Amino acid sequence: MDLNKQKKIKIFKSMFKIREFEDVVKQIYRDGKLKGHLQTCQGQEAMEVGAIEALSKEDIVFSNHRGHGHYLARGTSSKKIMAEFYGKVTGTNQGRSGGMYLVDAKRGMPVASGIVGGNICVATGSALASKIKKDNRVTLSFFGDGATNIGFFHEALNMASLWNLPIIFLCENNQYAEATKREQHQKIKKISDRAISYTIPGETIDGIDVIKVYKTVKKAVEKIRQGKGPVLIECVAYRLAGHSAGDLGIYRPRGEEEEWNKIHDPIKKYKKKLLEEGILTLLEIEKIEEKIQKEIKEAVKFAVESEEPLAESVGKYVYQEEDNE
Ligand SMILES: Cc1ncc(C[n+]2csc(CCOP(=O)(O)OP(=O)(O)O)c2C)c(N)n1
Repeated sequence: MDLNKQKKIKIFKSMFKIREFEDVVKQIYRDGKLKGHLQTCQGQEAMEVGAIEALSKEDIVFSNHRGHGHYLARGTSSKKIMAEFYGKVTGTNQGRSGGMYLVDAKRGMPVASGIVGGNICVATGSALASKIKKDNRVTLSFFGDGATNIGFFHEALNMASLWNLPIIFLCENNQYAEATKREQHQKIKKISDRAISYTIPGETIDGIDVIKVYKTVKKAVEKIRQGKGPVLIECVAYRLAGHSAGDLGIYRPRGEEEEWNKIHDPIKKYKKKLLEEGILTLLEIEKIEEKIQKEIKEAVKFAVESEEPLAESVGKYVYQEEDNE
């Protein structure tokens, strides 16, 4: 299951784009130019990109409140995502939702949810639909460690196990649920052990190593397509920034964030690997980074210059439009 050079470079571009997008948006929030929430995903890029790259185009992904990275990894335009953060008509949801509920149905991403654990059951329904339709699609549901204490998680795993559904439950364990450290909200050492109760395979892996995530999800996808049923994968990483753009993380032990940023940054780690393997030179990396920085600047310009939705259109998209043809 060796990855070719092109794929390895694509993975780097994707991870860097997520980081750059977030750094830029975070600053705009801090300058007071954007309202609402930005839930940061810095440190989680390897889980987002590794998992999504292992899927095929037809597969379905359900995201959560920390979702812009999932969408960027799947190829949703940075312009459209940025415009949604700005609440503009050119956004992924025509400016109706802001950044927490992105939709990209064309890329198999029906909706993100700000309700912790809420999408796990919806994703299980999607997997049930695939089983009934025999369309050979795999559904992947992203959620955090905190969500594994929610009833939805347990109901969904039980049903998926019972009905042998084609779904990957992917827990992005970033070690915090908002301001609560994992050890303070659950006693279990490995979240993947929760799979035992539902007699499905469960695995805990390094969520900082993008290639490890890719290979683990790829293997799971292959097994699921052979009809072997659901899988729970726990990826362990660390949320390198606050819960949201305005959170300074004062509840964390002193030095913890700095240490993880220094030693366990998935992008720094992957960049080092690419250099060591001779996949990219430093100059080539710089050129890629500059191109992405330019793309994100253009996305901001596009969003700022786009129109606001008209007040009289507020009822649009609430109900199915009548088909007059
Ligand atoms: C049902 C529900 N309860 C509480 C919240 C408030 N809330 C938003 S994010 C969050 C933490 C969720 O933690 P986790 O599942 O670990 O995901 P993470 O935020 O770390 O990605 C909470 C409690 C919510 N959005 N939905």
